[in-house]
Amino acid sequence: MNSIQTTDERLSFRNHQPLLEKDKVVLDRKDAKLVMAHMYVAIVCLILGGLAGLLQTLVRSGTLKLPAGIGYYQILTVHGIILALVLTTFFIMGFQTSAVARTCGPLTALQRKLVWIGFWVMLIGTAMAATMVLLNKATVLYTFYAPLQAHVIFYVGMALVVVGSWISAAGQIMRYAQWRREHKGQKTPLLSYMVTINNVMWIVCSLGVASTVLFQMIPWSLGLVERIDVSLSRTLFWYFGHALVYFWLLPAYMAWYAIVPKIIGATAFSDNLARMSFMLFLFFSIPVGIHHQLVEPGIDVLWKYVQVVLTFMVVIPSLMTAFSLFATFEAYGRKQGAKGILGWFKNLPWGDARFVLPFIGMAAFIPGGAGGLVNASAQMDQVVHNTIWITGHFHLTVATAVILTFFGTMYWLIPHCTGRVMTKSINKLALIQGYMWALGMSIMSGAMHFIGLFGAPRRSTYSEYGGSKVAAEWIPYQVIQAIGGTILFVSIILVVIVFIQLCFFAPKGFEEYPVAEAMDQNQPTYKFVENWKFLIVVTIALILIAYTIPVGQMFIDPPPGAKGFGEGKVW
Ligand code: HAS
Ligand code: CU
Repeated sequence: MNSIQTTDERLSFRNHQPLLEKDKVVLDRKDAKLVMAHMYVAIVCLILGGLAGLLQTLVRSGTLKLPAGIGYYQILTVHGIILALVLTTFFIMGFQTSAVARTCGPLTALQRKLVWIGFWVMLIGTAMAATMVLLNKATVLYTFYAPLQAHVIFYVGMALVVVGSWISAAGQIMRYAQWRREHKGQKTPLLSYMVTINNVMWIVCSLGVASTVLFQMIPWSLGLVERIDVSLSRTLFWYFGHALVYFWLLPAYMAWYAIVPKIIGATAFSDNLARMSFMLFLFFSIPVGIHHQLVEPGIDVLWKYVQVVLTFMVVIPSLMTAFSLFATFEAYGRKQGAKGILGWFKNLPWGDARFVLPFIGMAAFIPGGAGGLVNASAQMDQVVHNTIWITGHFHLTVATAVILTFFGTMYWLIPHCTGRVMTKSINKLALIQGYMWALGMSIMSGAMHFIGLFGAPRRSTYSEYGGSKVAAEWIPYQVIQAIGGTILFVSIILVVIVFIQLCFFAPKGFEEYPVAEAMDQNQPTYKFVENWKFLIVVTIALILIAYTIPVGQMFIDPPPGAKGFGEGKVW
């Protein structure tokens, strides 16, 4: 095999620049194998979860009746769990492992073993949970809110997925810590720092879901206790749940800050700013979960207010990210001779799927983030809460901004790991895939946002409202959603074709693992950004401020302010 082959000719479709010696780093074969194991699971999840999604839009629009007694909520559970929880976690753990291995060097045998153990524990947990969902013994949706109850094996399975991810995260963090020990006083590689922030955030937040599963759900589903406190279980879930959405987002941000600039042949705007924004994500991602509970009784309005304020704090690092990306693109465009405010737009490499997919993701995140601001504004949330607007919101964020970035990342990560290269024709297919996603999602999510404003509920089917006049008015929008959903499903089939090509059929060669340098690459970072004692103390302090009293109040009977919706101090 001709490994570092002359890629220039083959990659001319990409505006390819000759590789520098330092860009020719190849992942250790053993690490590449480990990364690929995660990718295979992710693609299987995509097929199953995507199919469930297609069926849902068809059922909602009244076009399809599910056969063999399969329920709507059963496939909705499959869709949510397999895509939002399982696909994301496997992709993220695989990608993050690759990022530390690429920037810090190959994993040691112990670190690699930990990531493998994490992988298997997650896979066993997934199989247990999936079996129960398929047997219709865990039709509880991805949020598994009580009083919906699942078989105990489902909860144990989900707990294993979380525990597995902790073991994997430990392996990745150890690689970062080892680099720090070996390079005392030096600035750590940006990607490894980002991976560590995301892992620490993940470990701290998942303690919430682990405790509701362990101390509430499992004893309850075993019949050891007759009832559990629903308010408390929802609060513990959302203590985890908002950070969960950032656990999905941050790997996409890693690609936007530290990889996409290299793909377009530019220098990233700022290493320091990227670290600052990740630090803020660690601080503010967790103490904001109550913004998912703004209409729930039993939580005092003051604490809802505090968490809404903190939610607006967590918007700041996203605005910093948007600023940083615009600055990177603009600086690059001007260097190429672009003029005017938006002249840079034309100079971007529109023929390169590794760039175009994440870019569509960024563009989708502008309306996606704006929708988030609407949700977080408590009064406006009264209008959109539990409507299909929310479904529209998270299909722009996680199911476009994040997932298109993940696909765009797979399109170089997989050939890098399998020792193959992207060809002109596969790249073209990948571009079509990205544009189809943009089209399908604009249609589906647009219709969801629109009809949500008129009160169409999320998580409900037409048959439940069958015959009512108002439900009949929603039907055309459900049909539009189904059209969008069908286009998305075709796009998923293209992802699978591209994936298989890159795994098994693309020509052998060297595909770069792009890592950008920043304009302030050689300047030191602010010391506190990597002072882990400081980071963890601030994180925990903010959590205690935001949660101690509202959770404490749940143990007082009757809870203060729990007089009922709209009365007293409760929204
Ligand atoms: Fe959200 C509900 C608030 C971001 C996911 N969210 C959800 C649910 C999910 C989800 C899954 O406050 C449903 C949960 C359930 O099942 O009940 N969300 C926010 C806020 C933000 C936000 C304030 N959400 C996300 C992200 C997600 C996600 C990210 C997944 C990855 N969300 C809420 C609230 C609810 C909620 C309430 C509960 C609602 C209810 O009633 O139940 C913000 O963090 C967003 C900040 C983002 C921005 C955008 C920055 C833009 C960037 C792109 C730059 C583009 C460039 C390209 C450079 C301010 C970085 C140039 C392009 C050109 C075209 C020129
Ligand atoms: Cu949230």
